[in-house]
Amino acid sequence: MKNNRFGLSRRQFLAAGGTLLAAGSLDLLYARSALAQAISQAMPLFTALRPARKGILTAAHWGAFEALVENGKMVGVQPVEDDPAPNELITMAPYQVHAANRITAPMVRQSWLEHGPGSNTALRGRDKWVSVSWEKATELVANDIRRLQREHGPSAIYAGSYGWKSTGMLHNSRALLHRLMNLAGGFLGYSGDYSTGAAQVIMSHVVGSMEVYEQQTSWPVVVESSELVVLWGCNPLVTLKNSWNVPDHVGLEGFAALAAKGTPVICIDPVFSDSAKALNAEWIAPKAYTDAAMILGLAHTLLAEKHHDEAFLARYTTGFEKFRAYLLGESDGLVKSAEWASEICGIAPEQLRQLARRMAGQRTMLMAGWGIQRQHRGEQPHWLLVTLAAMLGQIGLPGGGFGFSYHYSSGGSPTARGGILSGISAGVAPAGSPPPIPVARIADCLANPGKTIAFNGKEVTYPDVKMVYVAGGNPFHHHQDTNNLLLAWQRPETIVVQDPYWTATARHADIVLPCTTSYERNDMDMGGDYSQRYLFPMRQCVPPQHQARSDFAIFQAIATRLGVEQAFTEGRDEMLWLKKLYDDMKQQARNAGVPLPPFDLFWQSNNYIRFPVPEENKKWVRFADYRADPLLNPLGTPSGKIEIFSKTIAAMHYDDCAGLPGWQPPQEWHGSAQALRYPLSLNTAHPAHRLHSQLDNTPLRQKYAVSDREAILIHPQDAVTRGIQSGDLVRAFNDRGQILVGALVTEAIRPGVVRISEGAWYDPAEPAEPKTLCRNGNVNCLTFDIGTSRLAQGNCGQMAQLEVEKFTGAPPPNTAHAVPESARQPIRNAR
Ligand code: PGD
Repeated sequence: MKNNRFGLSRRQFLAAGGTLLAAGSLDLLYARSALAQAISQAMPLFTALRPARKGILTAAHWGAFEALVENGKMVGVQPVEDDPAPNELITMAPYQVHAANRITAPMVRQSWLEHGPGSNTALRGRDKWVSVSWEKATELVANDIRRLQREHGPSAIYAGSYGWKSTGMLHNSRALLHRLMNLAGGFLGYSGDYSTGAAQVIMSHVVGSMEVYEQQTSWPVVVESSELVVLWGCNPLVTLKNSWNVPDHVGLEGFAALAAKGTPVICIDPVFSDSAKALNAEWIAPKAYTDAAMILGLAHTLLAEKHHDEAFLARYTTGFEKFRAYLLGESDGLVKSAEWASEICGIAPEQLRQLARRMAGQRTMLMAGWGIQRQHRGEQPHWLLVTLAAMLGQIGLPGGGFGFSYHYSSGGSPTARGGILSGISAGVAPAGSPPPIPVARIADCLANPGKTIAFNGKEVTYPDVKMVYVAGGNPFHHHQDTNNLLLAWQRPETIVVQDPYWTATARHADIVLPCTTSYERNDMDMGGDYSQRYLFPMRQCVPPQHQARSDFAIFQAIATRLGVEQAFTEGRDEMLWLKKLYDDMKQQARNAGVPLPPFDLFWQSNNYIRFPVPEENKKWVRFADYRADPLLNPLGTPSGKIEIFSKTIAAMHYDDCAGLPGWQPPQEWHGSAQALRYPLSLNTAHPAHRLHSQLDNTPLRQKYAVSDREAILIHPQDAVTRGIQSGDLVRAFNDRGQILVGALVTEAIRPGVVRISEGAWYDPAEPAEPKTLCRNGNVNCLTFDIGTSRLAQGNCGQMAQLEVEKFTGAPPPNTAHAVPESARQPIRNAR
């Protein structure tokens, strides 16, 4: 794949100067088959592209592609023609399917099998494995669900199962698990997510919607109208590789167009990111976790120099007077001047003042990422950014205001007109189902049944969880403070993990159920989370490997044993479900004036559907309707306005999240006591060459691993005082844990900050030893596990103080991606 610095293929990059590639131009390049011509003639809006494919069309979080298959093996891939920026992640599909660490058969932990649920739970992760038949495995799972429902009720079964799973609207492991559990009597679920735990709660109070998952002002408008783009803690060139559904990668075209036009970009980040480099951005590197203070310094400058938009604030916001008093120190005696902010964030006062003036002097788009809210007191930065944007008065104007989703799933990719594929439903929670817990409090919940915590104005009491069922997530990578999780993980009586691979989570289960990768089953998904522009078939490329079964088939078998099979399947198999999902979408599309071919024709064509994008959607501006008429189009807040002061939050009386945004030092940072022993501040980005922990077990690892471990970026000043050079093995540690990482010494990071990406699989050196060394570099061994505040209870995965030292012993083996020894030749169970 020959791509430029934005990841765009040459052909599209040439077109990226402003207009996106014209729909329909590509099909002229390719000869049409008779079938495609028939479809096109019958359905003019179904654009049939290049029907004579060599491969089988399928898709993943990182792109749609044709899989090339020889003798039942996937051997290569080819991106679809419409993808403007195909990336190297798709080339890993053959390795995903044929990975050496696939779980080959259902297996049960020996103590659990021989002595029953709850036996020797401290042995999880190091007990022997016994392979069992599917019949036996599904019987064990179903019997335990039945037992727990009978003896303890639905709150004893945590089946929240957070995770990014694979794309596909039918084999959606989490929805299928919830569907089964709802039919079986209910379960304990979760609210929120690990991505935007703090922001989605605070934004609902401030602007009346989660905001982080809302459509953004469309890219053509940004390219045309924004005069200054500020990337605040985001690295879109990396994060836009992936999407929740199949990516359309239009955001990458947008950034390329900004660069082609020469729009000035400022990157505010302790790390000079790939995006900053490609966009030739000006780099401002505040000290770690001090963004809230920095924004206050900017806001104070706007106020002091009268650059703030009084008219906008009066008409569209509530509570600015209180905020003004806070800025001026009337409420706490501290003036939040640029000098004050500079002391905390380390950016010179004059630079802060100049930045504030620049923002006020031109059409400015504040594009913020989510890392700054995955921090203790993480509600504050996004609330303050909205406040800053309100002071600038450009919200609702073309190219101005703020956008919290340009770095995610191509927010701003104009919305198409057609149908939307709904997935298989999770069903309805039966009466008596327990209220959910905040997702990132799971370890706290497992360890402390009966404990009550505050959450967004309510109280949540943790139930006594006896079973954890994971399908499509990887808590041993995603949850903070892995060593604390390990202890909490010993409390439930039964842990079931359904995954294609021997992840650390699977290794710490009682029952592992091998599921297929998405390339071993038939499915469909939308392309473009925000644009909803494509429908991609995900056709089965190869047969299920080893004894793996699809998530649908596994849950169906358990449903049968629980006597709810009919309700679970509704009498449909895989293909009948796909036809139903397609037909529902077809009806919607027809109502929108977009006719689609019948399902069979669509499926046989090995082709995808591209919906038209109406011209007006290319001109869409977020909050424009609110700006035009705030009475007719009020926001979903109690006042209908942007709430700089929130009465609702103030009434909760939380000292860690008051009614007004502000600066509150986090539990750990360079200014706290821990910094004396642990002077370096951790920055955990999302990885450039995988999706969270997915693909860590593929050869792409060679692109980022240093000395066969996760990399740590460290500034030369910090490296030299510790005798560390690039390529050295380094032990990174604090009171919570220790990990082995490989040093990458670079000027592209602020001194005092180190970066380790999330997602490396956990590989304990001595599993029986508390806080043992992780030999692969799982960063969550170092992070802490408390909520962002009592308001949102989001996770704080983006921060920790730590120290590093050169590792001088013999390099220990890295077994993160190996099959556990006893599972290579498991004990065989007769049944
Ligand atoms: P993934 O690696 O995507 O991570 O956490 P998440 O658990 O979503 O895990 C998905 C798992 O599902 C993998 O084990 C994969 O093999 C499995 N899987 C894939 N397809 C299927 C399928 O079809 N069926 C089944 N049954 N299993 C499947 C991500 C989470 O991590 C997120 S979203 C964020 S934003 C957080 N980010 C950070 C961070 O920035 N910093 C830290 N320190 N911690 C984080 N944790 C969070």
